[in-house]
Amino acid sequence: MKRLFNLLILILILNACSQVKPPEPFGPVPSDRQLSWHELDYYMFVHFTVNTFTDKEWGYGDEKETVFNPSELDCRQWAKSAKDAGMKGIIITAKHHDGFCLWPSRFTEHSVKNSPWKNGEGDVVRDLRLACDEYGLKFGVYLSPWDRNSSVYGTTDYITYYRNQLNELLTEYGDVFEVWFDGANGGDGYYGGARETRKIDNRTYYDWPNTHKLVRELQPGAVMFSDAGPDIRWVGNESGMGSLTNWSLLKKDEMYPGGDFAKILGEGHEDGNFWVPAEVDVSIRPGWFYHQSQDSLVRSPENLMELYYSSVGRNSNLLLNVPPDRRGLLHENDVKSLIEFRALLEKEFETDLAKNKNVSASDCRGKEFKGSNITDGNTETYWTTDDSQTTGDVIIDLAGDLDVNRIVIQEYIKLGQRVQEFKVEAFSNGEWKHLIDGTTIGNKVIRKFPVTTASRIRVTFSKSKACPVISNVELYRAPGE
Ligand code: FUL
Repeated sequence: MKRLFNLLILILILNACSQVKPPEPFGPVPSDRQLSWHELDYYMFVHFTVNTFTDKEWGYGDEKETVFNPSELDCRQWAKSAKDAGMKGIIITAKHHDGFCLWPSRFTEHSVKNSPWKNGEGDVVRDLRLACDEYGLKFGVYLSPWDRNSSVYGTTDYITYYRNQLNELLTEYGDVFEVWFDGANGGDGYYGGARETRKIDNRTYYDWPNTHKLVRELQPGAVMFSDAGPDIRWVGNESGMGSLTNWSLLKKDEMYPGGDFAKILGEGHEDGNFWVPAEVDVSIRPGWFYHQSQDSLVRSPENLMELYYSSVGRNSNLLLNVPPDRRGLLHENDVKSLIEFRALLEKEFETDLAKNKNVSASDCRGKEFKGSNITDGNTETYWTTDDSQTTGDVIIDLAGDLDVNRIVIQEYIKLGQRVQEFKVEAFSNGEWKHLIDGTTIGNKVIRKFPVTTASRIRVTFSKSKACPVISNVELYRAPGE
């Protein structure tokens, strides 16, 4: 009778354990479209317009359509290069500040339709869309709000013009994953011949809320980028530097595109009330557009690797610009660098030494949330603690001495970004050795440390807004020190 009673108690306990509820989300959480974006890691930016032919970075808006005349334009070459480099998509400057449209917009004469390229019958945006489909890449558009060609820039008519163009791009070219709104706003320009300076109030002029609504209606799956979101934020610099402390949270209502928020944009707001993760945009060359004089200044594969660590490794996505040349091709030097970078990347993260290794955790919410969920290769499972805990650690048993020098850590962001401080230690030569200190994690951090021979790795979450929820930890022995 007593044994039966004990058995009953045991069954009740086990049952209670297996029914432990997952933690409630804490603070803002990503939307589905943001979650898909978080998976992309890195993708290509393509700056291409009349500037490519005039050797400028910002066209004045008075460039003749006839200057746009690529001799061998081939968007498939761009897409193939992006694919070969391991990128997941391409975003093109459908229109830059000069106002020239790479598609035959019905709302302006200032476009490819009046260029000699394909006798005015061409459409770069369509060619790229098709190439992206062929290579399994996502497709995105940049439509500069500032338009130095338009005679109506500065008036409300321009807002209608801008939305008409968005409408074309978002209804005639299939699915768009990201719509890119840059923050350069107003100044001098051609403006239909006026050749003057036009200042706008970047808080109010564009009536962004209604433009955002339009994008949502036309492309519900697309994320919108700008200095202040609404979905993805600028990281605050164009040098490829994500911030070590990087909250995917932002008080976006206090911000507007073109404002002076660089520092805030890097770190985000710890107490932000919206999920607005950072994207690092940077060029493979000094300029955004192609200049022959920069052919020898293409970033090396090693330099691209550094960019990867300072962006993807810091809870950001990397938008890497690779500008086509006057032929309409990505230059050989750029392509070579990209392909070699891909090879380096594969070597860097070749074998996950933590994969399927045993994990012991300081505490655990229940068996569904056990420590080994962080090494099972499935980012949908996670380790977490009781709600009352805001600290905890996990120890990965490497089953023998192994050399390691890289760690990847991911929070289960569907339940919010929580961790404020963490540290990593190695059990080496019979004692715990400190490897790194960190602050935020978010979707992903990748950190380097000197090659260390270890039998166990301990990750301690020493400060968290609510119980830490960790979906993945990977360990690598990357080549070199
Ligand atoms: C900025 C622009 O002014 C640059 O020309 C470039 O397009 C960069 C990505 O965004 O706002």
